[in-house]
Amino acid sequence: MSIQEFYLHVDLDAFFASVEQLDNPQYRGKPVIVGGDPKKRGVVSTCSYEARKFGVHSAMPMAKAVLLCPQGIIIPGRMERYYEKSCEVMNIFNNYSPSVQQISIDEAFIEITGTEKLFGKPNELALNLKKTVFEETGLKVSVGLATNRYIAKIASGRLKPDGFCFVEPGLEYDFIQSLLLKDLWGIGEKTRLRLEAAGLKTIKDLSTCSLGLLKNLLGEAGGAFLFTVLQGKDPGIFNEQPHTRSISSEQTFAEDLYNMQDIEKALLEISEELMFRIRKEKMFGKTVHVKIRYQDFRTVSIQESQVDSIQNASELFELSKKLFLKKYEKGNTIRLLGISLGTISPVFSKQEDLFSNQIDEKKSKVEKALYDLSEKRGKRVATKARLLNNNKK
Ligand code: TTP
Ligand code: MG
Repeated sequence: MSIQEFYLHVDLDAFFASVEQLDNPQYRGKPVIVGGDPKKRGVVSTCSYEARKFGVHSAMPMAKAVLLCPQGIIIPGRMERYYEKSCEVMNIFNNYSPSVQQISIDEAFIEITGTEKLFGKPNELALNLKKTVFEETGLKVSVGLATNRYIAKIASGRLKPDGFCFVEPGLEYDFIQSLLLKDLWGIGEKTRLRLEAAGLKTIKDLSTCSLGLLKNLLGEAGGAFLFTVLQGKDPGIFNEQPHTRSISSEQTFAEDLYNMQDIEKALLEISEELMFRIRKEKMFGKTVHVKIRYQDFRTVSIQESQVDSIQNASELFELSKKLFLKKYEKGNTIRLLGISLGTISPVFSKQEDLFSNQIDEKKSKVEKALYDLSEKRGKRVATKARLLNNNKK
């Protein structure tokens, strides 16, 4: 008989707000709202559970949050501190298993299959981990424990905050049946509407559907996904380690580049292209890599990592230019230029311009507006004055 697999999904409660309450005891027990400036159309990043009672939630315009909860303590957010606390917590997870899969700044899967001899039964381990995290970091987590990642992920959200939900082996199907359609991970608004239009409103309705019918409604992949989920099985969406990966963009030139003005123009175009794609995929990147191919096909590259993620194309352009100038061997003509950005997990960027007021609000906003516009029109419209009118150098 094969060994029973067990997974934990651990998610910090009201993470950014809890860190603020930890560091500022005067905020404890009070409604704390972390996010952008209400006067500058900022949005809520997160809020303490005390503020949630007033109806405040993530992604809500800050101005609305202030109306709902006038006594709320508004905090702009300190990303570095949150990363620091996130690392402390993730390091604790590593003591429980060699298989920790961090999927966002405040959540991770921990596979605990076969750890019984070391840590006791899975539910004992889970409770012990919750206690240890609190004692060592002062932060509370909610934990889902199940025989697969998908169920564990949903379970951790069921009894928040400070919750623990164990879906015992064999009860996966019953657990899914107890949920609302909107509780399923990976089923978005669009899909729900399509199902509703076909008269399928609840999980019960859907559970009577054949695989063929679901595929007809949602397409091959969507149908198979939902069919698997409805049986309490793992559709595998969290199986892959969200390794740091990179997104790159390059240009080969019809005529080799020589003068600095053309090189800058190319770097700026590539930076914009790349930043558009990064935004589209809701990723953040910290490592800039510049590739230069000379006329004789010799290719050189240089890279540098930043502490903070790169927020806009101008910033990416300036960094790329700096790296380019460091590496470029003067006098050579250039066939190809490329930039790539090492990126971190997409889930980190639930609101990619959340703290833009602290970084470079204006630039990010302009780029975001251009991006949204180009999305609407189905093509890019960003053409900066700089690209059109660069007479320098
Ligand atoms: P979540 O885990 O979704 O939210 P949370 O930890 O604040 O609250 P809980 O888990 O108890 O429901 O996100 C983790 C952090 O990510 C959150 O503290 C702030 C940030 N975040 C945003 O910046 N914008 C968002 O829209 C969301 C959902 C989260
Ligand atoms: Mg959380």
